[in-house]
Amino acid sequence: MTSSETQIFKTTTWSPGPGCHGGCGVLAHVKNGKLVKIEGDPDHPMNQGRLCARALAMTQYIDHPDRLRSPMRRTGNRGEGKWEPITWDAAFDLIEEKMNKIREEYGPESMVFNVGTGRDIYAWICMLAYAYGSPNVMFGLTGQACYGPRLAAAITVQGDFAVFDAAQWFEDRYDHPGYKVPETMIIWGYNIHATCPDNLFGHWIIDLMKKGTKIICIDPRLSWFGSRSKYHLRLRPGTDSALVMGFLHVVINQGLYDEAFVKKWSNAVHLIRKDTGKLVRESDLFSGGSEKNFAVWDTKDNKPVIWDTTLVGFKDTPDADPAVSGEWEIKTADGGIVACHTVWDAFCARANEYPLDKVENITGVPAKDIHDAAVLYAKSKPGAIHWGVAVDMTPALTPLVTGISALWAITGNLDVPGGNVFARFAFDVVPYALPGTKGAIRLKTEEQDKPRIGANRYMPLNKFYWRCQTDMTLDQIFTEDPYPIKGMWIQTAGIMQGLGMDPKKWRAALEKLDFIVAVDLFHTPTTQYADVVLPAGSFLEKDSFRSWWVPLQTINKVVEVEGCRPDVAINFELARRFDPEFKFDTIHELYDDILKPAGMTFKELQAKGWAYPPEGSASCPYLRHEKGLLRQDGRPGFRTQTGLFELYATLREEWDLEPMPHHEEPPFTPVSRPDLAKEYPLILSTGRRSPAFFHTEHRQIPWLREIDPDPVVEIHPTTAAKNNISHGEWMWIENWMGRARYKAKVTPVVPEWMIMAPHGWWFPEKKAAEPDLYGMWDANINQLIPMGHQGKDGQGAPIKHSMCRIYKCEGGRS
Ligand SMILES: Nc1nc2c(c(=O)[nH]1)N[C@H]1C(S)=C(S)[C@@H](COP(=O)(O)OP(=O)(O)OC[C@H]3O[C@@H](n4cnc5c(=O)[nH]c(N)nc54)[C@H](O)[C@@H]3O)O[C@H]1N2
Ligand SMILES: Nc1nc2c(c(=O)[nH]1)N[C@H]1C(S)=C(S)[C@@H](COP(=O)(O)OP(=O)(O)OC[C@H]3O[C@@H](n4cnc5c(=O)[nH]c(N)nc54)[C@H](O)[C@@H]3O)O[C@H]1N2
Ligand code: SF4
Ligand SMILES: [Mo]
Repeated sequence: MTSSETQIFKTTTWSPGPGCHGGCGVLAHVKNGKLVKIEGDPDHPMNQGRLCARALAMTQYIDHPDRLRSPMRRTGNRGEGKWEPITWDAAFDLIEEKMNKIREEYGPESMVFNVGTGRDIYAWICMLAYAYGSPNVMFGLTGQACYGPRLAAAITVQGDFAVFDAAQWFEDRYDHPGYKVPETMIIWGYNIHATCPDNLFGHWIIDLMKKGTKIICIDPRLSWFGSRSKYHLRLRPGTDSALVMGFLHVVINQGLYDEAFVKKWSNAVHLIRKDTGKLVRESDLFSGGSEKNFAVWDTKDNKPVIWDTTLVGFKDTPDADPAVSGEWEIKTADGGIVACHTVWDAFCARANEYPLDKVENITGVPAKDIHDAAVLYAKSKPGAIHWGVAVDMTPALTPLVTGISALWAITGNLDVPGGNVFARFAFDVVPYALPGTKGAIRLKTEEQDKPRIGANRYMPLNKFYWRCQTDMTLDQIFTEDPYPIKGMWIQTAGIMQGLGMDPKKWRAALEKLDFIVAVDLFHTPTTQYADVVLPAGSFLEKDSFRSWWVPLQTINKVVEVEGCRPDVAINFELARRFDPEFKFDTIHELYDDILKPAGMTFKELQAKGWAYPPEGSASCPYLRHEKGLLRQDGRPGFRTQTGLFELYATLREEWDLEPMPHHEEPPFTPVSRPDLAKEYPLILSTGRRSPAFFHTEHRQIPWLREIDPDPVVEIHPTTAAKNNISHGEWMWIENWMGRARYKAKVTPVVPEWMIMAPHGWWFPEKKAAEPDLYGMWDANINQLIPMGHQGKDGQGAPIKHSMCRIYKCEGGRS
């Protein structure tokens, strides 16, 4: 690696450095062991040479003087900013001793493993937690309100997650035979040109637009794509679920749905009892069996019908092809006769609760625009939808996600070219600990999972999201009920400066703990609360791989930064210390084990660079539900308990949660809290990402900070004038919880009734010690957002719609 000639290495970005969800291919130019230049790999099928500013600035990141280069031990009080360097051995010994003590005295569950957006480190955090014996891996965001909830909700009704199709499954991309360009694409609460999240890229949508795709943008703010859209539906934040009900209303009432799909592949023809409002199940039915002792009677045609009694629906037989609508009677086990209707009728009745004038009233979007946009999408064959994190950042996210999923399903856009396509891990290589994971990283026994916080209270969390519930965990640190929490492992998580809402509460929680380890590349406001801080390496300093979703590709070590270690090496060393039965001796052995389903070793994959799953495999589209590629039993259908796309979510009924989509007003809006609106008249939206930063990162990288030097809040010209605030002036944003200081950017991209404040601000150039804490208390917008408002299924939270007032900061910012 150390050559005086410039050598060019191919690798994949993921995590530390750019921030990365995406996995762009890059060419790293290295001379004398140092990174001298980085550029996009033109041969890489995902980014085709394109790269974000953060990756391009890696030359300023990798040897940055602020990078931690040795483990540090705190010598003063928490938050006092006093540290001494210690050796890696001393750090590991200290961590082992302290964490063993917690495990012996209080049990392994008393240690919480806190992760942020996680990236490739997520798997290794689970590995460490599970080797230690704790089920409490926590994504430290209130209501875990990013991505996971969307996945859980979509999987509940369709068995898999689905994403928009930009031919990313194929190495030849758009040239692939059988691929179709979507005629229309809905960009729903998504700032994707700047964020490229979740392994999807804004430039893909630009590619599609060049090929003719029309855009519908659903966003209160005029985003880059919004300004280039056919319809920009500027809704009031938090009312997306009403809007999707309006879309469904149009699609159903204008007959724009795909009847064949609805009949054959959804649970539309299952029955719902009118007396209880619940699904008819086999146990409800009279079991006499003869025609006279009918189980189900078609009241329209006056004859008995044959039913599949699994979760009562029509048998897939040639003579059983009823209409999706109808009135029926069942003879119940106790001999009574009960009237029923179909799931489809119940679903249509639900949509009919949302006529467009009502939806206009709730959302603020003109009824005509809703109508026209819905018709455009429904008539597009194919049409695609993709959603961003705004969808998770509301407490009633499941009724919203299931509504959007129903929209793409009933319009015939699911699992088809150019529509919404199931995303599966390439070759079924699953590094994460997920439900059903068979790989190396999982809890050893079910018993170990029992104390997982929130898993008994929230079934969606229990079944689909193997983490503890964040808001409950924070509370439990204070209450110690039902057991005390004594330690926290923090890795890839900026709890104080961006990940945690109500950071004062988090600070009090951290102060209460006996032992905290933080693993990061830099000191941050969060690390100031740790006992030990370990210096991690960037993506250029490690061997790793990624399978989220396709292709399967390696990350290749190209440089070394003295004193730092890759996260995986840190966690591997400690996992071996905590678990005498830990079964791997080297990290490459661990990788080989996880990569087994691909039939390749790590070295073999590394030699290829990347690999695409072959057609006909479960991780390659299309129409996998017809081909029997989705279900474990190999039968056609979806991976749900009915094998069908569930317009009525059977699991949610079992969990006493609302099984069909609907609108719920979030907790802090002018509609739900008119009392607060008198004092806090503006809607506070947060978190619109800057292309220069990844959340709380990069404020110390000169090129990036130059792009975006200050915390800037977007405010409409009329609102600014009303409050006597001019462009470029400092202003306070305030509500009942606290305040934060931002610079005004006066712009019509936001509506008059809303301001938009990005999150994650701190100032690495300021003092570390409290009360400064790198200036974080001045500009942290999360001080205005509460914890503890997760949705009914333990997920989602009101992050993108709070309330505030504003006023000029008379002294500017000293
Ligand atoms: N540059 C950069 N890229 C990133 C990140 C980063 O910090 N910086 N973070 C990464 C992470 S972890 C994530 S989760 C993703 C997120 O990526 P995105 O999902 O694109 O998230 P945001 O930038 O918050 O943009 C959300 C959009 O939703 C709109 N919005 C706000 N409230 C509502 C609402 O109630 N309804 C609707 N329909 N729209 C609303 C906002 O105006 C904004 O345009 O980005 C990832 N990529
Ligand atoms: N108000 C508001 N707050 C938000 C949001 C919002 O929209 N509005 N968005 C939320 C969302 S969606 C998310 S995902 C969270 C993100 O929250 P975080 O994931 O906590 O944010 P980051 O700043 O990306 O990362 C935190 C720390 O991890 C370090 N780090 C990065 N990569 C690695 C790595 O690979 N290894 C190690 N050891 N350290 C690493 C960084 O240096 C940084 O100090 O923020 C949330 N906060
Ligand atoms: S665009 Fe995303 S995936 Fe690509 S280098 Fe930048 S952060 Fe990483
Ligand atoms: Mo996120």
